[in-house]
Amino acid sequence: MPVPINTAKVPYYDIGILGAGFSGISAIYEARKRGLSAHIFDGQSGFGGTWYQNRYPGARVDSYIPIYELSIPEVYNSWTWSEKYPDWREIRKYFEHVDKVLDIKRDTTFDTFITSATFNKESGTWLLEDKNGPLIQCRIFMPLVGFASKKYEPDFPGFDKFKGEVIHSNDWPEADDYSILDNRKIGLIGTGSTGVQIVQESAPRADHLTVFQRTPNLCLPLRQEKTPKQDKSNYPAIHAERSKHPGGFLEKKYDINTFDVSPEEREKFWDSLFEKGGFLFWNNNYADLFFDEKANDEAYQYWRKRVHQRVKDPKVAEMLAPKVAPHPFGTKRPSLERTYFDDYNRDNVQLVDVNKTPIKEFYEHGIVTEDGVKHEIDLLVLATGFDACDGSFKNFSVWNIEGTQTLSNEWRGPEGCSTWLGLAAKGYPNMFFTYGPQAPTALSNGPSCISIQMDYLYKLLDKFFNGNYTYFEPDAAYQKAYRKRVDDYAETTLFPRAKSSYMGANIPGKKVQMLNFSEGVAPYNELCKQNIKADFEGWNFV
Ligand code: NA7
Repeated sequence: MPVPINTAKVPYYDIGILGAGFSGISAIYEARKRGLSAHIFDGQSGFGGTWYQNRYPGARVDSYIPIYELSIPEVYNSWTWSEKYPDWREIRKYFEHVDKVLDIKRDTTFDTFITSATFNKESGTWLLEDKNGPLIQCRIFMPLVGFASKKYEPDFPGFDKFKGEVIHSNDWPEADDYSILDNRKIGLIGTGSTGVQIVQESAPRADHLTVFQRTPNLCLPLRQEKTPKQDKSNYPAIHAERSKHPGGFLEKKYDINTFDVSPEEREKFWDSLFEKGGFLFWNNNYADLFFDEKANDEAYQYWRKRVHQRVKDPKVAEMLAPKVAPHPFGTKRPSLERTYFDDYNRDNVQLVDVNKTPIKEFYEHGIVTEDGVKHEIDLLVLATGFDACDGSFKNFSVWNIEGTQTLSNEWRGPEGCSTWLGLAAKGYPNMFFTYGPQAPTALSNGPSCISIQMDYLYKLLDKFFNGNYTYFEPDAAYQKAYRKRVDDYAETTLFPRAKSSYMGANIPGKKVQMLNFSEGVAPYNELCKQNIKADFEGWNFV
């Protein structure tokens, strides 16, 4: 229970924001347009959010330019990307550019992490505090912390016996130029997109690299391009187009089913998707990919064939791309790779299947697997992912209106996570988040999802600030119905068949439920638009 504080001397803002990434910057931009005062706090020392934090070797975005950028003309008109899929260094520079153009810094405090937020229902204000005490009070609180800010480190038997260096991908040393990988005996646990990217950087540099794989990554080819086409006059149309497609990209949804065409035609179509690269084989495949097991397996078998063509040792190829799919194709976000499968043809790279030979324990110099083999390691990299979506709220305490419960504790309860429109939760008035639970989030890409949500949110805030209200919050019945819609739709798809972070199933003990709006970006956008037309039904204003 929070202790009441005399707030007379605490500075006031209309909007208090936690997080200086795409969401935080968009929120400030929209606030300024309306003459609202707003301030960002971020625990890190620069802009970029996840792109400031994730600086591990190979960290690169999987969504292409010009999709993956802010739709703010003064920013994009004065910036040119050097790659279609930029890496973290270029994205950090981009954020520095954003600040130069918009002067976000004047409304930002770095190295300050909000630890607690408490609501006063008489004044309708939030009090935001860090470890040293009160920071600001504000009418609206926006914890804009993204879907991947709570890292996950599994409990391994005898972990403390290990005397080598250990780095979680999320904590990569700031100053490293990747030379940390040179001539090391590296052990890598985790083969999500982070693990795949780290393999590609480590394999050519390491003395030896041992990759401990639990689930094969059904990677697709990245097909990088230098200086992609950036016709700025088309940007408004391109950015508007994002919200009409399932994943927030540009390509049209294919409306033919897998078995509507001949095997030859299918093969030709899939060849073309592979050649173009990126997420096409995931997002723009046949219409029944996520709904029909047989169709899905047909796509998987094509994918498997492509991997086997690249990996020389058939046993290793079988571990990377087994005959029986580990989960329906695309029900975990595929990673985009350049050399990942070729890297397993190198003599210094070894793949260990921890399902067949689980990690038994750690010893001083490495890992012992159940078959008794000692894997010597001097640098252990944990690419074990995140407590995604709702997990990001575990890093701080947002107290409910009565001060009796925190949001993350509520979401950890038997009911799990529940939101209205993936933007807010009942009991936490005047508080909004974007790119979090029950929005298209991890099934789309940051800028596409956030622009829809910010547009909606500020129209909603216009109603609040123009009315004579103290606070507002979701209506319980609407929130319940939305949660049901998210759950029910997921049940019509193959997504629940994977033990994925989409479903919260990657974290032991976490409730398994669909944490994303799996209908996709376009239906989500429609829902937001309808709600605006209906004068924001589902929100109770007090
Ligand atoms: P992910 O995609 O959650 O990947 C985490 C990986 O770590 C995945 O391969 C896991 O295997 C593996 N893992 C987790 N715990 C263990 C244990 N105990 N033993 C062995 N392996 C384990 O996280 P990333 O950081 O790669 O990517 C996060 C998101 O950021 C991603 O969706 C992108 O959109 C951006 P599993 O698959 O669970 O069997």
